[in-house]
Amino acid sequence: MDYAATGQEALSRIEGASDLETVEALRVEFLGKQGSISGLLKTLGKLTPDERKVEGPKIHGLRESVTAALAARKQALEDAALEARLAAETIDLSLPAPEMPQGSVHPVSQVMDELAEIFADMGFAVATGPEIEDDWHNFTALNMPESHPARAMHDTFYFPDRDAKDREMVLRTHTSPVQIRTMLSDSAPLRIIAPGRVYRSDSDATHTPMFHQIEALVIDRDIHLGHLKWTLETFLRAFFERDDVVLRLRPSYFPFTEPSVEVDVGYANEGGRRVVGGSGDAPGHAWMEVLGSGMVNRRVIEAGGLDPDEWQGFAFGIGVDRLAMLKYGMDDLRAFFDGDVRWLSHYGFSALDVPTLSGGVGTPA
Ligand code: 2NL
Repeated sequence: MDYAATGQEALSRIEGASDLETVEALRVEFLGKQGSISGLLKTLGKLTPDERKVEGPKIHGLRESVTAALAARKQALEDAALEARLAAETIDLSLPAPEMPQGSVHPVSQVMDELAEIFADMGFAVATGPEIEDDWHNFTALNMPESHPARAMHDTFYFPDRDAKDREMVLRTHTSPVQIRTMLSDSAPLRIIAPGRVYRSDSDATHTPMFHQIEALVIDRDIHLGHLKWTLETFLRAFFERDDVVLRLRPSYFPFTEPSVEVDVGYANEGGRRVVGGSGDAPGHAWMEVLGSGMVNRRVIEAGGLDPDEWQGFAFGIGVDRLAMLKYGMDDLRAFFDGDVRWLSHYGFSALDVPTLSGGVGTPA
């Protein structure tokens, strides 16, 4: 048989196919299971060996030329499509890149990072602990007996149930219990800061039921008030990024320290904004309380498993939210925890601007 006419017709139809769908339809028509060339191949089985020798190569030749033509047409159509796309599409490299939505670091996180950086430079490690505490670690160990007024229901959040050891459970009211835990686990000497969330049953313009605190604890031999004063002065000068920060130490009372010292910094009132620096007694200046501190009460050293005749220490506690307000000029504490994106993008910090002592501990975004 002569398949030249069949071949001619197939090749010219393939050549005329103007899109990839038509090429695929032709492949099915010729080479598919029910295809015409597939049909011819099946007829070979019915021939005698001699006939097959003659017809076989012709049919296989036909199949090969149709297969090759289909592949060539497909490639040509794909090439043409790519050429058309390249000709039509242009990239304007001068266009601004699309803006990516970017979050920001909350001022409280920023100030926490600044404080950790400053204290790390003075050799303090960061200690953490649970926010749900038992009343021994939160109160008793800190020389606050059952009768202490701060243990009252109206100041402290109590859990309705006791723990497995039948202890009363509270939301920690300060991070001091972390320091008790660290004294018990790591012993002395010790130089730590304990940053974190703390909780008190208090809510008005200047108090939120949850706020942030950093406490510092140094335990060593022969530690005295001079070490405390130097540490506070060095820390506050680094934090406010001013060498003229002046401290005023006033006698005070805390159950966990003896003696206890309240610390004020001098500031100037510049157009309603408080600018830290200079003596509070200078003209146009005043004093502002920033933290409480003292020498660790010997009962607290004992509760931490240490001998108070061998080990002494100092400690202090600072409100981080208030410190952030003071440094970065916010005037409403409640806005800190509203989660308003406009407030966050205004007061937030770039995640890439990591506080360092050399690069400046706090650069507003
Ligand atoms: C304040 C006062 C203070 C402490 C916290 C402390 C911790 C241990 C032992 C002794 Cl483990 N003291 N912490 C000491 C004095 C003051 O905080 O007004 N904070 C905002």
